[in-house]
Amino acid sequence: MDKTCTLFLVCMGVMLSSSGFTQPAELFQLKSAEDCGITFNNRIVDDKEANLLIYDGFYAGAGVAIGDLNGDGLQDLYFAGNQVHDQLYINEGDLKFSEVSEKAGIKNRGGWSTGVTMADINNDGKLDIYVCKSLIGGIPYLVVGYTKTSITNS
Ligand SMILES: [Ca+2]
Ligand SMILES: [Ca+2]
Repeated sequence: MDKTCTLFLVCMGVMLSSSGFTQPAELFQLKSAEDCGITFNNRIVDDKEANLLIYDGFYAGAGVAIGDLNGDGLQDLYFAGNQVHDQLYINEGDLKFSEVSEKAGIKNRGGWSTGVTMADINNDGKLDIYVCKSLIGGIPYLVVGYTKTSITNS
């Protein structure tokens, strides 16, 4: 190793040690379902009538949409399911969520969700949810204007 290279390495070592450079702390922590309240699991079970050979998007998943549905400044979650029903969770803060799927009228809507997004579709200032569906009973639907106490489906 020549003197220039050695000097460079020593300078880098001094700069890093004097700058307080330390190993970054973990950015993410794994939270259990019990801790955060989210139990959604898009479990896919294949059989001879439903599998990748029959439906090429069988394992493509359905997606998740994130947005502040009730205007409290906390991001709420909508998980779209394939063989399981969709689930809507309201963020209660401190990474704790409560499921409001039944109250929101999205439980047991049938079909195979292929995607979900949130946008203010009717321009009323409130975020709406649009869910795409396919297969049997797969009628796309729009959840308009979720509030803490009510939700309107169309
Ligand atoms: Ca919210
Ligand atoms: Ca809206």
